[in-house]
Amino acid sequence: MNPVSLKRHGAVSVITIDNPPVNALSQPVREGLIDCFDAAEADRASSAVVLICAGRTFIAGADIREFDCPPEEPHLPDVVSRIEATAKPVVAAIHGTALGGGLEVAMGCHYRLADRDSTLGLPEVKLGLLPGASGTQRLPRLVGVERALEMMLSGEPVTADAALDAGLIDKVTAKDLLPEALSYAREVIKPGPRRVRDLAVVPVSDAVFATARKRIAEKARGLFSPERILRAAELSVQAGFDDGVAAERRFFQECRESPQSQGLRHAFFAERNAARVPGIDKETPVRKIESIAVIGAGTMGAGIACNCLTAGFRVRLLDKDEAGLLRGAATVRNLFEGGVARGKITEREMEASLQRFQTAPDFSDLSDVDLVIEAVFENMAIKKEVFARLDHVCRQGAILATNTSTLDVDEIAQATSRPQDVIGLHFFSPAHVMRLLEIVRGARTSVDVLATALNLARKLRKVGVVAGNCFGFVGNRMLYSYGRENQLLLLEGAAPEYIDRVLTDWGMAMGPNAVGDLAGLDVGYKVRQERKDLPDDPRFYRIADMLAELGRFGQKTGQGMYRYVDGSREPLPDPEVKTLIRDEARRLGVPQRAISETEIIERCIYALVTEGARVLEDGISHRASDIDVVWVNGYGFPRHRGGPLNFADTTGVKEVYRTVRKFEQRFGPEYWRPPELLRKLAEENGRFGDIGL
Ligand code: T1G
Repeated sequence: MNPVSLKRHGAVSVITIDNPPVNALSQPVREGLIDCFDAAEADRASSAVVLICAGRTFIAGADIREFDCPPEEPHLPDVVSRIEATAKPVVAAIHGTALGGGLEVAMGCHYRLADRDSTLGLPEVKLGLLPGASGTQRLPRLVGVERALEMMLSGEPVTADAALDAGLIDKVTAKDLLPEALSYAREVIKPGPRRVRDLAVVPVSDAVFATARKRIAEKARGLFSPERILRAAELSVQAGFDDGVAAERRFFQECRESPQSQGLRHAFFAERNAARVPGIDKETPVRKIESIAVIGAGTMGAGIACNCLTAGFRVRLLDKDEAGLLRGAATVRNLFEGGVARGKITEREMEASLQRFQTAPDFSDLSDVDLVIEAVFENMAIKKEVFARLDHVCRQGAILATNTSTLDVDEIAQATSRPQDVIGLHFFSPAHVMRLLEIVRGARTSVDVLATALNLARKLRKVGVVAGNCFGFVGNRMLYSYGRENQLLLLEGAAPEYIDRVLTDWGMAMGPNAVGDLAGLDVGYKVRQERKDLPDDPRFYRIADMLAELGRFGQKTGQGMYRYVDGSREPLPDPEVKTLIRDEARRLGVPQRAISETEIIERCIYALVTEGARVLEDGISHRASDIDVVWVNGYGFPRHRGGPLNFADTTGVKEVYRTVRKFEQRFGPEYWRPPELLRKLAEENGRFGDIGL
């Protein structure tokens, strides 16, 4: 079926795109647009044109899937030029979202009308691209260079009202869109076409570009497309429209072929695929969740409560310790006040959320809740005692979830008479900010409980990723291997600040040593103390254990791997730690040596890849891209590299395998024996990206 249709309403031709789910500008849509505009132009009875979309949104951009294939005609810039060249006035009627190529098409139209609830933006930078259909030349002509730079470098959409104020659109309506568009089209028949390309760009001082360049260096360090957006915007001032568009096209091709854009496009689809879980579809029943109880009023509990309140649920926070409960309730209020102060939410939204918030001093208050999320101390005995009490007080059909980050969900479920209602909901700190929710499926967790958890993730605006039950599930299990190599590299002579600098230059949000200090070295230490299956290796996490035993827990004690002065969060190298490491290496007989940046990256990142392969082999993850989503959204893995397994694919699995074999010979099979899956993929020239569903 042709995704683009043409119908005349009196003197107005209406061109409608109907290409679900988001009217992306696929090749058939581009071709259909050219055909319909040619037909509308040739129709003597038509004096104006309205471009509108069926379904839930206006055009949400070019079809991102097509960027992995050779470009096909008609190319989008030509479609936009064709629309603009129409001799009759063209009105874009926008609802839902007008994003990327969708906004470029709208800026190719002569007039823009938008539904009040719609949003408009150029998010290409989030895909490692830049607007590639004349958007970098049109937006500055409509909203000015500075606003255009802000919109293109952040990739964030603006509301219809803000777009109207900025001059991006001409009208906003809350009424029925098509009739409004038809009457607007009749209104502009007389003034006729008004082409954006003919508008002048208001020149700005070079300081504007210098400021933007400085911001890129700070915020988008090492990213490829932001600099090209800036250069295209400079050309919108310095060059004519066509020269600007020609340069934009060159920059677009460069970005499109860049590994960074491949990584960001991989991350885009990986997040959407994570919601597809075998055995669950639209027909799978979900349980009603309106009221949620959070057990444990510590940092995590308060963050989870804040997240659930923001999503519209009624929340009860429980803690056995009265003072702790009051502290937790105050934390929840502070989180909201922080959101108001940063302009993230309004005072009214905060008050509405806090209206639905209660503290509960006693378990008996939980008899009617739909979902309980336990966030108490990471100790099996304590968690089992809590679940036994919940089993006693909660109504049948309530879902009992644990926020454990490492412990055996099945063992926790066995403390109840209803293991089918038990599931892991592993939030990441700070819980009201981090996008990842690791959903841990127990051996007895029922399908409707799993489907309800996936639904909950969407409502909490989280990326829900399902993981099987094992120590540390997906994220923390892999973190153990990554952290192990960091600890060994410290003993072998690499300074903590050197390792952290190398990995952050490579793209990690924070280095492993700074992360350890942020999370608290006591937390990791207690988890290791509880484990019975640690390697019989005196070097294993030796430095972290020693620091914890010395009470150096990190930021919270002002000393950890680094030292922190007067409560600052800035990690400062500590000569005492250097001495401690050197002495311990000597005691353990570990020779210290100069270590290259490449070795640090390969050992830490390939440790992630090999453990990721084992996670897949063990069926803890359905697909490789789920593992990528966990690391990109939960552990600060660089999004432009797509995730650890996507990185292995872009590097070449054969190459990764060869290096892992080298490490096996050099450091021994206990840590570096290649998983069977890695060997097989290397021998068959396979890709992790093809593993799983
Ligand atoms: N291309 C292909 N598929 C897309 C798509 C797109 N642009 N946008 C969404 N989808 C699919 C998505 O994979 C999912 O599929 C379904 O639509 C619903 O999406 C030349 C270079 C519009 C805000 O970056 O931000 O234009 O999983 O689950 O939460 O200058 O989708 O169901 O099979 O996200 O309601 C610029 C990307 C492209 C916008 C809706 N545009 N999309 O969010 O639904 S580059 C974007 C979004 C470009 C030009 C350049 C969101 C949304 P499936 P969803 P949602």
